[in-house]
Amino acid sequence: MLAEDMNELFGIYSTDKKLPRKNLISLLQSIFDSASEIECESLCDSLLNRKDVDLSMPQFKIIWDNFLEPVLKPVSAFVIVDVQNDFISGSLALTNCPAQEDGAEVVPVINRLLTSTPFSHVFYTYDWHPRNHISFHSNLKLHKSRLLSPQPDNWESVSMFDRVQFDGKPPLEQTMWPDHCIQGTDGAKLHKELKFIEGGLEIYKGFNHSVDSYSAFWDNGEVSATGLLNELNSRNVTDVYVCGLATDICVNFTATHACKHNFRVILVEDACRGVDTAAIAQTKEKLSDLGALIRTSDTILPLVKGEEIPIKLAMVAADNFRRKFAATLLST
Ligand code: VGL
Ligand code: ZN
Repeated sequence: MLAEDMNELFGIYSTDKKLPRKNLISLLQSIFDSASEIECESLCDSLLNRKDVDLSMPQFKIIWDNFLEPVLKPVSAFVIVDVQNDFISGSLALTNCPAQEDGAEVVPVINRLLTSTPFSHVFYTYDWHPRNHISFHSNLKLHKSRLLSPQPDNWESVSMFDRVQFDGKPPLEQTMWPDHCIQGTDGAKLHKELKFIEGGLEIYKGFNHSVDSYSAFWDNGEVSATGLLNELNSRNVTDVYVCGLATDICVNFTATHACKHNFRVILVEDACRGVDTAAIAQTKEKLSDLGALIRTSDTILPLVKGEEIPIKLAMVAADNFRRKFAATLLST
């Protein structure tokens, strides 16, 4: 849709140069053609704080510029999480984890997406630990003075994959992992068959020895940012497609943060492999509750092109619009 469509739409749906709520609902239905009237009513309520507004042309322009245009022309980022050797064939291979999934299987799926789908931006994330990292079971002795649970004296009772608690503000839960993704090692490299596209951006996480970082946005204490949020915002990204390893850990935390930062989030489920079957299912349920779409890779091309606009994503955009523009709308 083009800018002159705005004038035309306003012309068609307004009466006496005003757009009442019920006409805005019809207008929304004409754009979101697979949405029901009820869905467009809730979309309208998400956009506007009040039900009695008669929108003027300048007010409608604010909605056009900041809601309809971005929804019709999404800016996408494909975030490929931790497709590194250690999670595939190395020390923390998913094949050895409870769900016994094979991380290598995401590679052809991701490669196919990279060649067939015009994402605006592509990010590759790396779990990138120093040798003395707090998440390694082998380093427990080194960090035992920070243990809250169990007590420091009992550090030898902790087994691989146990969850312990370290002091911090707030205290941090930490799973004890085998040494993995040590900076500069082969295990930390991306899988050799994963296509690295020109202009791809790299994000490193977990490099602070004293705190783990499952999310590609923030460390687990949510204190230090990795730079991903700035990179997305400076590129005006609206939609974040998340895939990679492991579904229930780093993909989970990354997608959750993307939702919390108000991006429209699409989990590409067949391009993910995880650790634990029940936790994988819980991850998808939680993300869906947060507003994310769970889709397979063969269904995302029309989304990336802005040709399909699921009502669920339109809702996220409408909530964002209201948060930022409700006041402007009323004073225009
Ligand atoms: C991950 C466990 C430990 C992941 C990273 O990338 O999912 N899992 N560190
Ligand atoms: Zn790690």
